[in-house]
Amino acid sequence: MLNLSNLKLNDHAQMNKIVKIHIIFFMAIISMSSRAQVIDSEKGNYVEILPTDSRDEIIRKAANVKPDTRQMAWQELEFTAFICFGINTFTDREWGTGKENPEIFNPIGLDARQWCKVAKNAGMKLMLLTCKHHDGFCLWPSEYTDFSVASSPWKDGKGDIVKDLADACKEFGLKLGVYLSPWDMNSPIYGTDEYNGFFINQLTELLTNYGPVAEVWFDGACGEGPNGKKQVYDFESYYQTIRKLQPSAVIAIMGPDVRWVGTESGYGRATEWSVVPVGQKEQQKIIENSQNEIDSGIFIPTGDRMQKDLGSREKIIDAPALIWYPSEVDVSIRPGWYYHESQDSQVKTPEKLVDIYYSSVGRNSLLLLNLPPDKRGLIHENDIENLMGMKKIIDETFRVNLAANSRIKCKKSLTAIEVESLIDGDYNTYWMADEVTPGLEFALDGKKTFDRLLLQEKITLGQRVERFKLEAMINGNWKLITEGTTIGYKRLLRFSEVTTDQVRLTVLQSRAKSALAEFGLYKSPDGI
Ligand code: FUL
Repeated sequence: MLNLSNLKLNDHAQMNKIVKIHIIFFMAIISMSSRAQVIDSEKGNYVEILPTDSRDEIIRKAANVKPDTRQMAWQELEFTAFICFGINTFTDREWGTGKENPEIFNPIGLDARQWCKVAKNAGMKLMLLTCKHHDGFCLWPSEYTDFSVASSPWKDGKGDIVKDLADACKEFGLKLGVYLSPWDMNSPIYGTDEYNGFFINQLTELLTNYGPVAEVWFDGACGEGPNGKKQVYDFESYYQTIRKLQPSAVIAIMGPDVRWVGTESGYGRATEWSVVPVGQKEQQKIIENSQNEIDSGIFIPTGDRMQKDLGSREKIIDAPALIWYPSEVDVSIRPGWYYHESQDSQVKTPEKLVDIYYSSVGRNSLLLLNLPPDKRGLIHENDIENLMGMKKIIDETFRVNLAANSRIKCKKSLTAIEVESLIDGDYNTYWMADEVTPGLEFALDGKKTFDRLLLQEKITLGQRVERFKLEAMINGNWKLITEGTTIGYKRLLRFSEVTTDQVRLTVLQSRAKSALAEFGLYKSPDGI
């Protein structure tokens, strides 16, 4: 450090030198702290918008928001299973009361291996279990309440469904997710500060006793407890507990990592941005949009509360900050979330499930499909049949990429990363044009007939494409086949059969140079 006391104040030259050194020193500190600010306000999956940012700067920032590691791992799961099971299965209700007698819970044929086998065969990658629904009944023997499987006749009160499922997941190579309803109609301390501690204790049991957990799901549905009180949830502490105990788990819905698409119909948005204004995370809004029916226990679907567009230029321009907050589409294979014998003939058909697949996985979302076990504790035969019907159609469609052996022509490309990456079937390799709106011509390996387009952006670099089109050469002219807006992790488009040996993909608008990972043309069986 400079010692100012040794200064001869009349020594102007020396004084000037010292002042200069000080100025440089302070400027270095200022520039270091403003750099720290930039780093702080641009943390990968979060970016602050400053009042001084121009429109172009905001778009540049949006184009560079990226998923974090856990969000990326979750996105790649694509298709996951929801297992809504509990006391409601035995009361034939959708919502319980918290006053049920545990004696009624006896799924004598329960086989979590069957659930996993079905899911695995269907191509699902994760099992999300309602460990505790709004009624408060726990599917594991929680130390903190008697309202659980431990008080039921099932396995003489010695069973643990979370353990059965965790073991089966390991055996079948599936990930485990836990749904723990913050709302608890049974807990006498619900509506008090103490409840937050109780909830964290239950969360801790689930996150320490069953091995790795990949997703924690907090429902937005939230009502009164047994004493008529509403709870003020200490979500921050819940999140800290999860980050500490299972750092790779995403926290979904009432959480910071995964966004509820806003409908329980299985249909996501045609324009689906994973980069949205930070306000989308506001819990009060999520609660208001969730299922709110309280008394009858009869299923009243949430309905469609989703707005058409969350992340277009118009939506992000006034946001205080932008976040990576990807969409999850949850839907049940039956009308209800829980099993009801009366709905055995209303299982969604394979065709309907395929339509849902295109409208969720095919729209930059993850599909969480509910397969509610019945009173035996098994996924019903009708559900398995239709699910496998869906799988057969999807498999047949996407078996062969008809563009795989194309010769690709583009004006320019980055030499380091080849354009062939687009058709190598490997999501990790990508092609980035050196212009924002590139066009690519694919000379197919002979004449091909197709009716499906697959596009994937390499989202670890950000989601950028805003508009694209596909054309085919028909009788010597380029003819528009299909067009779309966002791509994101995966975009699937359906159109009527086309036969050609040449197609052209054009990015019409993009927030920055886009990194395209995959391009595919496919033929569905019978246009389904
Ligand atoms: C809703 C709940 O109220 C339903 O019972 C179900 O759990 C569904 C997944 O979320 O908000």
